[in-house]
Amino acid sequence: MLHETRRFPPPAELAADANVKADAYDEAATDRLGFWERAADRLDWTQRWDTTLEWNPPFAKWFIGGKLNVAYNCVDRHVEAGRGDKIAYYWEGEPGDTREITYGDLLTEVSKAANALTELGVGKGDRVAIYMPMIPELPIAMLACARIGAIHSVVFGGFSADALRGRINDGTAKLVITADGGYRRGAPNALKPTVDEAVVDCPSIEKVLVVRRTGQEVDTHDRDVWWHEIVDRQSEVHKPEPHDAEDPLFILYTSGTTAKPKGILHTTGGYLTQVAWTHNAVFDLKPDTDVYWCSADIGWVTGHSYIVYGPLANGATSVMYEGTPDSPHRGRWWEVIQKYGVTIFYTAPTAIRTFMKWGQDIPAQFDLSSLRILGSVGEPINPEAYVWYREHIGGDRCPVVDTWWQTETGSIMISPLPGVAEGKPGAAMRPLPGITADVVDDQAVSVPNGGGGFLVIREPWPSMLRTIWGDDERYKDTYWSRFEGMYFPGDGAKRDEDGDLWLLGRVDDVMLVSGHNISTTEVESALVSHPKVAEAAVVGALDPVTGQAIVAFTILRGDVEGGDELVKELRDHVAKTLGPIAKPRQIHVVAELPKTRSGKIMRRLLRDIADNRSLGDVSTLTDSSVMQLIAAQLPTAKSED
Ligand code: 6R9
Repeated sequence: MLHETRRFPPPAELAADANVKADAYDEAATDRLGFWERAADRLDWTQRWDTTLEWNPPFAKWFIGGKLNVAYNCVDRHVEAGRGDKIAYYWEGEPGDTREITYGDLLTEVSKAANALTELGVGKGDRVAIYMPMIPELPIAMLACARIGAIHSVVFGGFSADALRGRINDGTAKLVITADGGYRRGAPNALKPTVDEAVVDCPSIEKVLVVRRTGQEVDTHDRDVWWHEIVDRQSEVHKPEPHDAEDPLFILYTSGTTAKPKGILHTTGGYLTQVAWTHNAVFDLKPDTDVYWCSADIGWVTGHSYIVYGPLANGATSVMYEGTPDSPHRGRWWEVIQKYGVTIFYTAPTAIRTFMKWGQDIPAQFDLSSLRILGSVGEPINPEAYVWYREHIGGDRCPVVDTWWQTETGSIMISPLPGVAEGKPGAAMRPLPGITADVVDDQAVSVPNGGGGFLVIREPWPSMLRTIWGDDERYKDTYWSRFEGMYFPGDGAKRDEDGDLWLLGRVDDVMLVSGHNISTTEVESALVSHPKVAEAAVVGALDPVTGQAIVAFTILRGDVEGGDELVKELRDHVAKTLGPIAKPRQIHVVAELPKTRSGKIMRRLLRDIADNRSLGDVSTLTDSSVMQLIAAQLPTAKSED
């Protein structure tokens, strides 16, 4: 329904010198397994695999018989190749303290941490929960686990004690690694008390390993061990043992916008192959000259794959930032880009829309000329946000890559290649080489160009989830039961007239209005294309006449005032952009929207409000007071005709 005609061809220089060019699509289409074998050969294997893929649907094994050590691939091999002095992370603490960590430093720290874990009785296959702020010890802890073959389960450092306890118990972790606290919004934010509260009911936990970051007062228990006391005295030498390509690497619980969190299980060989390949291809990483920054939290899959494993496997220099974008001022991210000369920047649409709301004069105060590629992930990026990002952050010269993927897919699956694609605002374009994505109707038949339906993946890919931890049945049910022999991610998509893909969000978020399927994403996008709207969330509310009716929640830009006039203007704007069928029944002007920690709007909660139901589970909300705020605001903002 949305009509988008703007096109942005890749800069000539980037196209000429791109790591991956158009021929990769044909190469992979002709011989998909051969393509992934060559990608796997970018890693160092102690023993090469003998079978590339064993596929007993829906269970895949990749690179069978192969052995490798993920930490060796991310750290040691770069030091052995003479790049020990290269910066792995420029770390920037929120209060302004900094650390520069070379690959050599990383080798020392990961080796000591691996020795400490062994002393604490952690061995291969044991689960380790990690609940930490964005400090260097977080990737160090993950790599130490990977090195000894322990399975890490990182839990976002903002989750509640309940959420942490549930995840520890589901994985029966032996150890939790945490910190006294981290800095957020200009103040120390304690973590240890949450861990203390959680582990009271975690019978599997033997020890709690605590990094000192803020110096906050902590209660101590017999099970507690200070990181500096045990890690600092360890040997700097640790021999990485080879692990099987199908040995587990980590469990990560999905963000849970809909149901009880699922422990997504990833293994070593296939995962590292695809994260490294995609990080090289989609960001066109030139390890000698690029400074790469992904602003996600490591507690989210984007941080696992594109702050830790992908960039390190490729020997990149990255920026890692501890805090929030508005501390101590709203230009902090742009200041970081200017300071380190960031060339590749990867963030989420929710952040971009927040910056749009704050105004373009803020980034304009900083020198962002080092940037050459911009990435987006986490939600559909609406064309207005795409174009704003390209213009005001990318100086109208940087391609924007909209990358679609999931915790379950492990790596990017659908994205333009920046040196190949002609960018189209709002479109994730086409599956990457080696990935067979399709859009099908409810009979599993591929839709033609111009059609919409369900996104599916037809063939297994190296970094796919292997199962849901401890629950093969739920794995089959959730992802493989809807369409025979195909992976169903739960997202809707459309294929435009050129055959390019547009992601439309979760299918649970598709509304059925008077017999028409309307995607929440398209209505949100239409709302945000109005110059007075910064953000919008749309849900289908029960309606006696139309079945479902469209209810929108909007945040206005800058100093714009709400009121009935504006609401009418917005409703008409949507009707004009998408057609009268998509005209919202109601539009509420609100100050905040309920979001998960990774920035996804929790439409389920807004549906509860729209239908006047009591609220469901709010444990994964960033800020649970937002819901009261919205509910309190509603009567004044309502408009119906
Ligand atoms: C990486 C990540 C996965 C869900 C996914 C989809 C949405 C992510 C998107 C996107 C449209 C994009 N999503 N990237 N939708 N365009 N570029 O976000 O993982 O937290 O597991 O969420 O996010 O709905 O199914 P995860």
